[in-house]
Amino acid sequence: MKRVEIVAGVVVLLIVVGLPVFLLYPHFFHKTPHARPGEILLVARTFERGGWSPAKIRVKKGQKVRLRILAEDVSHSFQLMHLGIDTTPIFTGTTKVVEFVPERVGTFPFYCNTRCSTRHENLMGLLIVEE
Ligand SMILES: [Cu+2]
Repeated sequence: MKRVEIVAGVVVLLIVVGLPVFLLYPHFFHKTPHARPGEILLVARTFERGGWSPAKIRVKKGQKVRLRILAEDVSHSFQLMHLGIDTTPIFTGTTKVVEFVPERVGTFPFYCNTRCSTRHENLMGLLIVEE
């Protein structure tokens, strides 16, 4: 058997076996973004699909917070007016990192600032800053 025939056989085998596996089990090849050490993963979904996850984030005053925000279903953004944070749109399936140091104790609402669904204005979470 010639080398070309062997290579062609391998290519055909990859297509015959690999293509159905790729089409039937896409989650096998799709990695959900995850938080890296020291980060908090904040997942944004439309209000109809559950909204922010987690909806409440507890942090300590004076300690750096690093949020990795994932727009899971459609494009979203992150707005935390009390800390002057307002990201540009985070496109579907991508993440954006936001860093800040909360200097005040309190409960601060955060929102999505990209119209993501008909109930977009209900999409709210809380940042709880503790002593
Ligand atoms: Cu929105």
